Amino acid sequence: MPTAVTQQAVHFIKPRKDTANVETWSRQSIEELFNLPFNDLMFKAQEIHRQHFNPNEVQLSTLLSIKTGGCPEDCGYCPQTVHYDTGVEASKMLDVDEVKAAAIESKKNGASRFCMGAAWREPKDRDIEKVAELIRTVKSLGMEACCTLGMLSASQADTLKDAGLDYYNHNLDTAPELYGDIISTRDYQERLDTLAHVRSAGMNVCSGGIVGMGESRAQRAGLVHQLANLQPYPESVPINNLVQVEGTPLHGTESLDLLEFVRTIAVARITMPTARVRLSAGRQQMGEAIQALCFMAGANSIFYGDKLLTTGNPDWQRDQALLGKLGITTT
Ligand code: SAM
Ligand code: DTB
Ligand code: SF4
Repeated sequence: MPTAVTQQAVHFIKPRKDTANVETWSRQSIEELFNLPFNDLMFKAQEIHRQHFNPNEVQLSTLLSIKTGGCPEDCGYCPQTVHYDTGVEASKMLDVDEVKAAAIESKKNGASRFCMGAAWREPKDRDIEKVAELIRTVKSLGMEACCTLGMLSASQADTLKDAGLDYYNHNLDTAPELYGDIISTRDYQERLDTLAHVRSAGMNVCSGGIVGMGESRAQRAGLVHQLANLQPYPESVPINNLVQVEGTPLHGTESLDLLEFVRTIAVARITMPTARVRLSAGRQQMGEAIQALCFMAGANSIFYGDKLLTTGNPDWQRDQALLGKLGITTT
């Protein structure tokens, strides 16, 4: 009987407890979650979501690219690298007034967090001083501040924390075994080291990845496995669907079945129960029904505003209309 098999499968999927009494997940148990019948997976994700969050509330973060293009890294998905011809021009860092104006606008439209991204492999110490001023400006407006600036040293992380930075975003991007096919200029361990510096400095960790890069379901499970076993797991987990940009090596990759994207959100929710799971890049290509399924699966944050870093995002009026239709309030 299909029902009995299903119940048995759900029953077997339990987090392991390690000696420090911290829940950890085997990769196999995460793959088993991915392999559940869709309705069982959604039910489980919703149960967990409702234990920890108001299921009808979504957090809004606005992104601003404070330093665009000209990046020396070779990330195969990214329009901002110098390695591929994508038409994105390198530009100088924005000044304080430009950033302040954008933050004021985003707050007026309802965002609670302002995220500043830079196309750097790693910031120089003098860049960190400039970013610290931007952070203080954002904080003075009464918003949460987040940055994504590439790899950080321990002392750079401390400086950002001292300036008031609430979250640092640095993604693991994909499963360890696929990573080297996508990026050659820095390795997985360097990403983990940056997350450790962010954690030690006392900031909230924002880390997730990208799906739709031609990975297998087992490799999507591999990404979640890495994230869910960080101790502690990130407070914020952005799940991006690859935005295919002409000129990048990943342009032309077979698109991911979007129900598989919804599954990834659900598995992230189950394995990282108290994290904000962010339905991130790729919403413009997604349609309302898939986004609604993502919220049902436990996504409770979005990037809000008509631009991500260099690519498009639904404009805020469209998002407000969708959230209104779903009876979702925002924070
Ligand atoms: N340069 C810094 C770094 O790589 O950490 C910060 C900015 S970088 C653009 C931030 C993240 O955006 C990447 O780690 C990746 O996960 C995501 N990203 C970049 N291009 C993307 C694309 N085309 N589609 C989806 N996500 C993308
Ligand atoms: C994240 O995980 N996604 C955002 C944010 N963190 C920095 C970036 C998405 C970038 C999409 C491609 C672009 O707009 O350039
Ligand atoms: Fe540079 Fe970040 Fe793009 Fe990689 S993802 S090329 S590090 S801007």
